[in-house]
Amino acid sequence: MSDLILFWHRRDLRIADNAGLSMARDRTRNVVGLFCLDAKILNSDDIADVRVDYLLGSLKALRDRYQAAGSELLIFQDNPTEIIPRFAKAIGASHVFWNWDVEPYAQARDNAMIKALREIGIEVETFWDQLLHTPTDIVSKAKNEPYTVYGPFWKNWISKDKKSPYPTLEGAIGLTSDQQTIAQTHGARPIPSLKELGFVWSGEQVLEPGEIAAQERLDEFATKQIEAYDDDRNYPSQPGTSTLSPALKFGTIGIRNIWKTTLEAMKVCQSDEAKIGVRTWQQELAWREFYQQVMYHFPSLADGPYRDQFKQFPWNDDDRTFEAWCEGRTGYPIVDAAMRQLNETGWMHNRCRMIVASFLTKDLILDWRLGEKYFMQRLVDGDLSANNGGWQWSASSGMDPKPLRIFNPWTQAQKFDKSADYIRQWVPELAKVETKLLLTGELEKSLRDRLGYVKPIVDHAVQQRQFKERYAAQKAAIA
Ligand code: FAD
Ligand code: FO1
Repeated sequence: MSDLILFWHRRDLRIADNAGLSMARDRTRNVVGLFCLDAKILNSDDIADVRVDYLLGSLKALRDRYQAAGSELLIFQDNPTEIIPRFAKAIGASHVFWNWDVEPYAQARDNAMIKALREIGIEVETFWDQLLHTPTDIVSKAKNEPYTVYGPFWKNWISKDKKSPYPTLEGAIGLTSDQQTIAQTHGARPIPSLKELGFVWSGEQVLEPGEIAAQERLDEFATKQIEAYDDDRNYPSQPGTSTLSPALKFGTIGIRNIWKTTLEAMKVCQSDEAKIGVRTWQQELAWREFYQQVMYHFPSLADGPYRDQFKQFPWNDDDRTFEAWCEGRTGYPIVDAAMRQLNETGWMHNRCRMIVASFLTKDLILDWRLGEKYFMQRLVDGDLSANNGGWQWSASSGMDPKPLRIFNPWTQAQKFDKSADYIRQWVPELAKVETKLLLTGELEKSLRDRLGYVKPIVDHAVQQRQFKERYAAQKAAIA
């Protein structure tokens, strides 16, 4: 057996600041990367073309990065727990290393992989990489239990020291020509095209795939936008947020590296306002970690509501309103703009994610899981923990202590899209309509008909009353 270490990538598609990869390189120069195109994930109905496009682009970039570091990235396809142990044995690898993930599927897959590898005498080492603090690091002091509320989680999380970035892979050695042949006979293959995998995406990416592009975006955000983030992040027509979410989903950027950048940005702030900008962005990174740690400790969140009131909630069953929501034809301009942004770009501004999620659950009174799935089928950054967390927060079915959160789509638009620029950008048939009409819903029938824009499919005030009645009845029933 050689001292070859295979490093299995999944959602850590980079060679910089990668915990497990850097540990492997500390041990030996013979480090080779693996990625397995997993049929279970790619054939699931939670998949989005745009996300697979970002994944493939990032794999190409990762392959180039491995080559520059002296080694290579091998691509396999199908079931990782069958392919990887067989290949590792055949090639004579001593170890397989990887970084943990919090998702229930990842836990089951990784435990099966550990068992399969150990049975054939291959050693396994796993690391925490994608979070600044592991899910078991941050527990309540009083009860030694995981937090279910963000506020106290944040307080504890921010008080803890955070690691510096790990060194970038360099000076590695790839496979010998004999090992290359073994890899080919075990199914190593070139990175397929999107079409070969059965997906279609011809649009642009909100963030160019790969680690170099993610790093450039981070640098740009940290020098030009972070100080104004606290306010700018609220306006969907402004480029006020980082758009790093696909990079954070697929690990094309390291979280320690991001953190270090925020500390440097904080140091050069010249005003309290600027410091608040940096701090608010750090808080968003902590929301990401909060949702991942609750998913790790409470995996049943992935299957449904956390709160009892919502376990048997009498949601409407109405394909017509659901389709209108999906297609951006609800007659609520801010909702339609947001859904069209999602459908056209694979990304939606956070403020709008909250608006459309509230609209689906509280105005259309449709099960939030329909929206959760639709988001996973459309988002480039679609991530089980953040998406489920966002939807349960919006539906009021999650851990959030505020019992009922209802957004009024008109006041949201008035506050956050004051000049209706965002509405005009994404709903072009409304481009020439007076701002006031777009923000108050006072579009007359004749104008709507002329523009080909629909009448609001529900009345917000009526639906809000209905939702509250159903919620109260549900609460009483379980009391
Ligand atoms: P920035 O404002 O620049 O924030 C930086 C990073 O912090 C983000 O890239 C993201 O990794 C993290 N972050 C920010 N806000 C949140 C949050 N509320 N929860 C968790 N992490 C956060 N985010 C996803 O990454 N994937 C999802 O599938 C997802 N689904 C969502 C569904 C709903 C209903 C809601 C309300 C929010 C959802 N979010 C999701 C959170 C948030 O909307 C996105 O992370 C954010 O819009 C991404 O844009 P950005 O990178 O410019 O964020
Ligand atoms: N991870 C893989 O190891 N192989 C894949 O083919 C793969 C595809 C994929 C597509 C969309 C997406 O959102 C994530 C994807 N991932 C893939 C990463 C996935 O998030 C991790 O493997 C998780 O650990 C699964 O729970």
